[in-house]
Amino acid sequence: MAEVKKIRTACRSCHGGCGVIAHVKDGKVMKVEGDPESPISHGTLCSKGLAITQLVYHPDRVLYPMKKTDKGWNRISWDSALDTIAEKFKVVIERHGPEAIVIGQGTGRDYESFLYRFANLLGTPNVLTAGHMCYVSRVGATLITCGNLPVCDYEGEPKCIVVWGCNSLWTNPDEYKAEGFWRAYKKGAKLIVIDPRRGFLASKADLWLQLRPGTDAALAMGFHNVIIEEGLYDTEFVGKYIHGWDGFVERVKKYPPEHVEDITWVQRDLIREAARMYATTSPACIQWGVPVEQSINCTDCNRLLTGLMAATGNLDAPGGNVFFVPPPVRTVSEFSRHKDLSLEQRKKRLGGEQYRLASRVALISPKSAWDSILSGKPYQLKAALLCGSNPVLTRANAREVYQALQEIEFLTVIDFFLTPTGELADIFLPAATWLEQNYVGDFWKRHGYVVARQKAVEVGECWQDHKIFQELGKRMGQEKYWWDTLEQALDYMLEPSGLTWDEFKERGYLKGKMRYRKYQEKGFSTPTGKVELHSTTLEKWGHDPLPQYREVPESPVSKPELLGRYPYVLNVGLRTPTFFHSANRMIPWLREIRPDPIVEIHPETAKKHGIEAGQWVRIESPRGHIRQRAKLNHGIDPRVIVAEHGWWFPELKDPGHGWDISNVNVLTDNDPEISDPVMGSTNLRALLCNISPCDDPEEETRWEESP
Ligand SMILES: Nc1nc2c(c(=O)[nH]1)N[C@H]1C(S)=C(S)[C@@H](COP(=O)(O)OP(=O)(O)OC[C@H]3O[C@@H](n4cnc5c(=O)[nH]c(N)nc54)[C@H](O)[C@@H]3O)O[C@H]1N2
Ligand SMILES: Nc1nc2c(c(=O)[nH]1)N[C@H]1C(S)=C(S)[C@@H](COP(=O)(O)OP(=O)(O)OC[C@H]3O[C@@H](n4cnc5c(=O)[nH]c(N)nc54)[C@H](O)[C@@H]3O)O[C@H]1N2
Ligand code: SF4
Ligand SMILES: [Mo]
Repeated sequence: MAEVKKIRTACRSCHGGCGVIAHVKDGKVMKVEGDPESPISHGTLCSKGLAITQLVYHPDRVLYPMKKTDKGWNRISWDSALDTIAEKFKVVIERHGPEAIVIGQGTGRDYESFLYRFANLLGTPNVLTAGHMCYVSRVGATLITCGNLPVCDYEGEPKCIVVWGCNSLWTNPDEYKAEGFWRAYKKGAKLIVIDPRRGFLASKADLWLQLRPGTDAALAMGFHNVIIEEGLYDTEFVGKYIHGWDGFVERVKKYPPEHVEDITWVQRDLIREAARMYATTSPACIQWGVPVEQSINCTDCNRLLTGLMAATGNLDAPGGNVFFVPPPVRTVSEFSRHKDLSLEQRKKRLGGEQYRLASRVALISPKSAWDSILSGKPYQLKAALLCGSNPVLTRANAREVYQALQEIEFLTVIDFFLTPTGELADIFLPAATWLEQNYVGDFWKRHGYVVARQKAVEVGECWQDHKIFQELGKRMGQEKYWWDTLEQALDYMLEPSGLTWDEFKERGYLKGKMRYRKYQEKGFSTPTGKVELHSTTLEKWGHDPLPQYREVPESPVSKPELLGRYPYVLNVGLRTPTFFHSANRMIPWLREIRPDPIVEIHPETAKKHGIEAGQWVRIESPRGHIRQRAKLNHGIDPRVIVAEHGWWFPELKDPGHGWDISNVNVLTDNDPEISDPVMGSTNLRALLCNISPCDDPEEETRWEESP
């Protein structure tokens, strides 16, 4: 009987990091289990991680490169696929310049450093990610405010945790594995939850602030107002380390709790109580989530939350929000070779003049890309390479996205499956999953660790994304910047630690040596060396240097004229534990848990419309309509409807795979006028809608009957 080998590695079915032991027999992964020795997950794994074998060996997974022909998809060799892409790219560069090629990815997936290295060496400033409204926007806003991203220090034992629009037990976002949060909570930390929906955490909270979706910046102003009025701030820190305090205090006076109650729907006394609890319990940390970023107030809200950490003396303090010291490996910026992109090329970045902060963190807003493709202005993108992204499902104004990707001259998609986006490609390249790759995992994160992701098996002709960029790079004249093997690239990444890849994978992980309150020696990495509540950077760019609350662009307040037709606030993008955005709908174990898209409606509201639990519901916004199945929930405001994102139906065999049936981004808007002014962040969480029972039975069952 063949022996079972146990290979220690790290999951990446979400942003990744959990330690895994893969059981391999006859070159096949039989199962995975949690690694009790992982410093990040201590043996825990979620449903997505545990279901990885069903993804790796899924019958629909694409196992070799393919080219689209008039008769459909044709299998081709890697050489032929990469040569075709390289030839096309060379023609585009010769005729239109490298800026006419857009390189894109979705959320953080641990290959961005390779993607950026390729794009920078190619000479294109146009890198399209989800960063304009997710995480990188937080990094950008904190960069200009306090020089780095402050992360909750759960090991430092916070006594109070403010969970601000985050559901980490389901999402494990970015550097936060919920396990650390849960340990800190179980040790007795007070819990404040700011969330429009009463989920598990809200039900556990000492204080739950049920705010109107999209109004977080106003609530943060309310917190500051109470803290300043009641003198609860850290006077020494404020005096020594905050730039622009007096002007900030004046601005905050405009937001007394009474006014903030009107904006946010949160009772004034509850705002006071929560602000006091946060400011007077030490240490305290704020666990922020992505909804605060997916709004017109993205940058200002991030700055305000940073301001709360600073004003209360919790910045870089044990148990507060800290700047973790990275392990001794090469920096993301160095590996990505950002300095190789010339100033001349940087200036050509689409939307760069408008979205200065997005440009500072080297990305474009998707809308700039679609506009360029569809209108040719300011110049036209001719080719795109999208790696690990399904923008037809995940970017605002999905119909426009679909049209743009249909029209672009040449599209390459790298994925595991032919998604609705993949189906639009000219060339499809099959990616290797995390079980099929060697990598220095968590390289981009700011939690102080890197973890060894070690290859357990090889499947079909799939290549790990890093290798694809390396080999395509060599074909684009970048030979001297890449390595013969991927492991040599990993040796280079690890060089400052004195370890080779082979040594690192034996060790399993590296941790930076933590030091707190580093600002006492060297200040903050901002132009003034202080925490800039008055931002000299925004001022230089001609923007308001102080944070403000802008009303949600499509809301009962800003668009009362729409209320007759669209009387509800639609809160879109609720994550579920089993799916990762648009992924995993084809995985039997996971789809069985959640077979249909769910829209949550308050029972009173449902009754008004004659909607019953489990019934299909038509959801309509000024931009279109979709349908999802009703779940009645007392834990949301009767004026709010909560819908899931990312839904398509792999079981529908037409090339669209039902991308517009239940996709909430058919309903969202990407108008630049209503995006964050410096980051281009889109309002993905709050818009207006109406609901009605789905009364067309044929439509209702369209996908249920398909083979
Ligand atoms: N309305 C609304 N829209 C949203 C959101 C919301 O809250 N509301 N959230 C937004 C957020 S925060 C984000 S980050 C974006 C995410 O947007 P995307 O990243 O575009 O979304 P996904 O569906 O995760 O990714 C797409 C594809 O990557 C593939 N994939 C997974 N791992 C790999 C890999 O290792 N290599 C390769 N090559 N492919 C891989 C999957 O099979 C999947 O098809 O969505 C956004 N969209
Ligand atoms: N299972 C799973 N995990 C994921 C993902 C996934 O798709 N599925 N996506 C990954 C990605 S890319 C990201 S960015 C992270 C995001 O993960 P989180 O930051 O945890 O974000 P969400 O789960 O979108 O929302 C968190 C909470 O905010 C609440 N909320 C909604 N709107 C608002 C609002 O306007 N204000 C406030 N204060 N709260 C609001 C929601 O009800 C929810 O309870 O998750 C990552 N992890
Ligand atoms: S939380 Fe993320 S890294 Fe951990 S097991 Fe789940 S999918 Fe994998
Ligand atoms: Mo995200």
